[in-house]
Amino acid sequence: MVTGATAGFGRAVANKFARNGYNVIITGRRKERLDDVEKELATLGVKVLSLNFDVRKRYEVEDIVAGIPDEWKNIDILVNNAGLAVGLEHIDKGNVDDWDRMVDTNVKGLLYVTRAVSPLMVAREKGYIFNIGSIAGKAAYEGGNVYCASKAAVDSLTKSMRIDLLKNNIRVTQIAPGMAETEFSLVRFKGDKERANGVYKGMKALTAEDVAEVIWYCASLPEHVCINDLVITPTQQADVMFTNRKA
Ligand code: NDP
Ligand code: 8X3
Repeated sequence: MVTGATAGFGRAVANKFARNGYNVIITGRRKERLDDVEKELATLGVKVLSLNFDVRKRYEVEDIVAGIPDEWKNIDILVNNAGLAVGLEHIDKGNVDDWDRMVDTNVKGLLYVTRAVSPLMVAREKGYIFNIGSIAGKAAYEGGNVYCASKAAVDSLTKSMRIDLLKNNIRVTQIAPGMAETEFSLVRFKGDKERANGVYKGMKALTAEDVAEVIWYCASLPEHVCINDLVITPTQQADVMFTNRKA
C-alpha cells in the first residue's frame, strides 16, 4: 500500500513493486491520476486497488481502510509517502494555511494511515512500514521551518513506531531523501514552474525511480534485517546547505 501514488516517489514505488509481482494498493486525491496509474500497473499483470482519499481526513481514512475488501487486508508493506512542502517564507511571514497543510498531511495524515493499517499487520505479526522523511527532518534550512519540523516529526515517529511494533515483528524504516526532481517543488511554489525548475538548476537530482530502487532494496533484504534510517542525496548534494551546482 502506497499513499500518494499519483505522482513522484509513490508512483515510482508502486511501479517498482508491481514490476516485481506485488499486488498494490494505490492512494491519492487526484482521481484521474489514480485511474491512469491503475491502468498502467494493471498492464504489469498484478492486481491493483485504488483508494481515492485525502490522508488529512481522519474519518475518511478510517472508513476507507476498514472497508478494504478482505482479500486485500494482508498488507505486507505500507509506504507512508503522501506529503508536501508549501512555501518557503520566513517564520514571521509564513502563511498559516500552508503550515496547516504541511502538518496535517506530513504528520497527522501519516499518523491516521498508520493507525488504521498497523493493526492489520499486528494481527498477522508481520509487516513493513516505510516512512518518507527528508534530509529536511535532519537539519533546518532558511524558510524550511514548518516543513523541516514536520519531517523531524516523521524522523521521531519512525523511531517510536519501531519500538512500539518491535514485539510484533514489524520492520519500520525511514527513507530520508535529499533533492529529488518530482512535482515536489511545483507544489511548494504553487504551480510556479520557473521557480520550481530553478531548484534543480545545475543539479543531477535524484529521480523518483532512484528512491523507489532504494525502498525496493530495503524490502528485498531478509526478514531479520531492518534498515532503520536511510539518507540519500544526489552526489552533487552533501546536505541541506551544500550543493555543487554545475554551470
Ligand atoms: P510529489 O508532489 O511528486 O508527490 C506527492 C504525492 O503525495 C502525490 O501523489 C500526491 O497525490 C500525494 N499527496 C499529497 N497530499 C496528499 C493528501 N493530503 N492526501 C493524499 N495524498 C496526498 O512529491 P514527491 O514524490 O517528491 O514527495 C513524496 C514524499 O517525499 C513527500 O512526503 C515529500 O515530503 C517527500 N520528499 C520529497 C523530496 C523531494 O525532493 N522531492 C525529498 C525528500 C522527501 P495527490 O495530489 O493526488 O493527492
Ligand atoms: C525535500 C528536500 O531539501 O527541499 O524534502 O527540503 S528539501
